[in-house]
Formats: sequence, structure tokens, C-alpha cells
Amino acid sequence: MSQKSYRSALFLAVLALPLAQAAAAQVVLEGAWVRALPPTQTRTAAYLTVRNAGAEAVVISGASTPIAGRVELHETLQSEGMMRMEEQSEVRVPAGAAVSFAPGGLHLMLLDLDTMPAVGDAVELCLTIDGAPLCTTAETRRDAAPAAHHDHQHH
Ligand SMILES: [Cu+2]
Repeated sequence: MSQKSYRSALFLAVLALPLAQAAAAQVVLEGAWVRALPPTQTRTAAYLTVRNAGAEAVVISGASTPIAGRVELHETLQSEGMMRMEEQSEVRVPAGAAVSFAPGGLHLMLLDLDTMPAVGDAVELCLTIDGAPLCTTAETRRDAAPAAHHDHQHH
């Protein structure tokens, strides 16, 4: 390799690392919450929206939280009137798009819980995005956003 091309190869190598990190830096985690279930349960689900403001797609390949032994990416599917959950090895978030983990669809399955969090508890939730952890604080709730409760009121 000539002296000149060696220098440009080195320059590219130094440049490549910050560029790779920049993709995940454009990702924002919003509205995270954990579903509170009876304390006898050893598993529950967490939900959030992953917004990718970057110019390239990013890949969610895993998740973790201090309160659970392990976390899986699941999708709830309807087939022949039955609900079943399927583990996803990764979830892709296209450039400029958002993916919502919400009841009835994608969710984070929190398994082997030490203790069920109580309503109001703050839970740290981390996603592995393009190989790097990105964390947020989830609120523990019994149900989706309080605004959804208007359906249950009688008029
Ligand atoms: Cu699940």
C-alpha cells in the first residue's frame, strides 16, 4: 500500500466510528410504560414508541430491565380467532419512521421478574439499537394511557 492510500484508509477508519454511533443517536424512545399485573405473576409486558429521526433504518435486537431476568421482543398475532405471541429476533425501524410497541401488537415481554412493579413505579427500560443500549424510564400502569378510559364511562 502506498503511503498516500494508507493515510486515507486510516482517516476513513477514524471517521467510521462516530458515523456508526450517529444513527442510533437519532433514535428517541417515547411514552414507555410497564403493565402492572397481580404480584403473583412472574411476567408482564412493556410498551413504548421508538422514533427514528435518522436518515438510515435502525434495528432493535434486544431489550433489558433491572427488574426482569430477561426480556424478549414479542408480537401478538391473531390466527383463526386465537391470540398467540411470537418472538421476534429483531425489529426494524425505517428512516424517518416510528414503531409502536402497544397492547395487541408488538411488546417487550419481561420474563423471570424478581418482583412485579407497583402502579406508579419507575422502571428503567433499555433497548439494544444497532448494537448499543438506549435507555428510558417507564411508568408502571394498570392500563394504557388514562385518556383511553372514557370508553368505560356511562352517559
Ligand atoms: Cu409476549
